[in-house]
Amino acid sequence: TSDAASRRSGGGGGPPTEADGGIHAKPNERSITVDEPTGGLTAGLDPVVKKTDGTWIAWGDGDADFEVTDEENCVAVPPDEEAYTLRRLDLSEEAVDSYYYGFSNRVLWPLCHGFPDLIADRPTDFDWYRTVNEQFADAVGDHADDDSVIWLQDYHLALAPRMIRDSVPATATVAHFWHIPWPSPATFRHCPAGNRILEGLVGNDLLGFHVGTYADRFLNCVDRYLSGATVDRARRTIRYDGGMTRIVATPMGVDAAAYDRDARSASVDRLSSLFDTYGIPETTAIGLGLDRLDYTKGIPERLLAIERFFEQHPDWLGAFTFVQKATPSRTDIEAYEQYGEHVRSEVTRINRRFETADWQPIVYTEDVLPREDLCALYRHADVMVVSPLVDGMNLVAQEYVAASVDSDSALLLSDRTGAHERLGSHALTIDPTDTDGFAHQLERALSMSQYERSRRMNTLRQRVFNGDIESWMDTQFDWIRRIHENAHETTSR
Ligand code: ADQ
Repeated sequence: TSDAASRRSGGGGGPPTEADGGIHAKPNERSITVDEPTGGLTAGLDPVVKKTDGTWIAWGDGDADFEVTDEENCVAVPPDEEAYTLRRLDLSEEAVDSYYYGFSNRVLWPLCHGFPDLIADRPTDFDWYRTVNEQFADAVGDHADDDSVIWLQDYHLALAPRMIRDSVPATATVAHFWHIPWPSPATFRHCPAGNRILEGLVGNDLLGFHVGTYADRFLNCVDRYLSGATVDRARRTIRYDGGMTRIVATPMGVDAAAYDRDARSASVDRLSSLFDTYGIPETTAIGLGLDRLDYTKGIPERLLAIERFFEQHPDWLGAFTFVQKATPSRTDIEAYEQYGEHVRSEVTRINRRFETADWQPIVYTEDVLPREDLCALYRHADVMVVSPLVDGMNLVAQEYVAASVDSDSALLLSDRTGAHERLGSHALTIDPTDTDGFAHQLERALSMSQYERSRRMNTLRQRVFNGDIESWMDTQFDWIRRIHENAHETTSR
């Protein structure tokens, strides 16, 4: 194996204190504790980075709940294994507001998910985005040498690749994974500073997306909007400013074996106490939804479909309970706050309509659930509903499948998710906005024969296990290794 595999520097845009990303490392007298965060990117990457001896660079908001004595702001994570070094960049409140809650989540997030109407481009947000990307690039520069692999994560760091490319040796490799969708050229046209974003991203040697559709849309956008770039669609390469960027589609999976193991060890007592806490009658069939409270996740549409299901199938009243676990996220942004209010009021309305003295159709909670409870719920839910309006991949669907160790349950999956491209019709496909069709699929899942459920679930399990987080990482690093070795050969000639 190449040395590259053991010398990795990662750049992560995720904040240590936000619901959708981050590692908390807090000194507790003499020890450091690490809390697992809620959110796809960090939950997915932590096991990956643990397998390297690299440096993870991430930002913190300097809220002093941990003070790192090391002059470079570095700690070993996890403290007992020292699997990697976490270097924290402290950002001021203003920087966090403009970089993270501003350009990243008020511009790039809605843009890439196809909600251009929700873009709010405030005057200094892009300048802060550029400044923070520079800070990341400078921090990478402190750690990188001519044999380094730099692996950037997500839409918070679109400008950094070019800054890094311009400052590290030519034999270092710059790779990036974009965890959210990429929009069509017609939507990308709404991107403020769109040219700079594209120019930044083609500073990468390798740029990965979850699925081919996003990769092809990126190529189309570069072809249309970045003058001086040469796009080869068949090879998925871009030449620009003397460099070449390879675009790949490598769908991300989950740590399937860990979900399987934790679901098997989830105790019946644990489940009973969960049901007790939330007033869920043990005798009803259970549906489950688990999402960040984000306008892309299609929660109101799901609630309408559940309401329609009860209207059309009143025999299920009192016999089916839908548990919706939602995690508030990015609440500093109005669109998110309003979305949360809308979801809560819809739950109340539907519950009032159908509830009885000892049963509620929808049990809604924003409590943080320990992983043990999450796995107990995954295992025992009869049907999991994953209905985003658009989602880069969606890890919840795959976690559910991995935890469905009894193969006696069904997955309803939106056809607008990356996960649908890999799990396809073995799940029950839904169009999240077609209320009648959605309600019909829910009824179908609940009344499906045991034989069909296990047949479908067994195929889904095969796919999720074959494409787990480890195979995603292997594919990424196979590409990186090829590019890295090629760069070394070219310069030594
Ligand atoms: P997210 O939009 O955060 O991720 P998702 O892929 O579903 O969405 O991941 C959410 C993660 O958070 C899952 O691991 C889930 O278990 C966990 N989680 C959510 N709510 C929880 C709760 N209440 N309690 C405990 N855990 C909870 C982004 C992109 C996705 C892409 C991922 C990874 O938006 O499209 O799949 O990154 O690339």
